[in-house]
Amino acid sequence: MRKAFLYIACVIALVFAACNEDTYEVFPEETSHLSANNAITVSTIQGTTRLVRNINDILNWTGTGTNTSVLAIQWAPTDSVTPPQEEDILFLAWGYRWTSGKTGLDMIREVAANDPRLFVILTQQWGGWTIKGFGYDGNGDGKISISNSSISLTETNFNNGIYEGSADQDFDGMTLGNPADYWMGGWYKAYATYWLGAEGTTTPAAFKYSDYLVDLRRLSNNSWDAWTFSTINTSESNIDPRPDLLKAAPTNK
Ligand SMILES: [Ca+2]
Repeated sequence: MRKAFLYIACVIALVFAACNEDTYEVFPEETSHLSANNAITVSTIQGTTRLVRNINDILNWTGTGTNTSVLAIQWAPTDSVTPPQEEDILFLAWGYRWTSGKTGLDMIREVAANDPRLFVILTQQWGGWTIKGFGYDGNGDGKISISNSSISLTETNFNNGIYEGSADQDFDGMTLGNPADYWMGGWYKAYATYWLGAEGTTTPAAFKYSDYLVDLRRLSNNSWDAWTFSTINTSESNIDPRPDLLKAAPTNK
């Protein structure tokens, strides 16, 4: 479980200093995902997109500046020990323009503030911020509802796309109120894993499990940050990002 190794590495690092966490395809396109009862359903994402073969294929951009980076989030079922099928994966990319000194978390916060369809849960943990999940308003109705036995959140609980929770809250097993939307997250049973692609290239490739926590990971020009939904207790393996399936998040309405 790479998360455990990352945690240990960060604890060790904190002893010494700081932990370095460092062709158009036109929608509507049919994709499938987990419904509220964890059954695979097919739904339609509202909006127009295209495959991202190059950073210039990205449609939804945030920020200004001479540098560009990419935030990519992959939703997929994790109720099976087998890798998800292509048709069960939604992998979306956002572009981020910036000038200097930005982290992976800066990008997430600014993109979530700009795109009203993206929702992020953060908690303070390990001396910084950790990601507890990503939601996406798949049907574009401006609403999202995610809940488990102890927490119930809607779009009204998010400020600029962010819900800042506490580390003792349980975000495992959250399900959607509307199966047309997307959610992935948790902590102990399944969680969002962080991957970094090849740096300084305009194409999505060579994603590797991040050795950095999101709020200490320094962006570089043409960097690629990806998040995927990985199991812990079922297969104890991570689900690799699928750059061949990467699509541009639709532009804001
Ligand atoms: Ca919705």
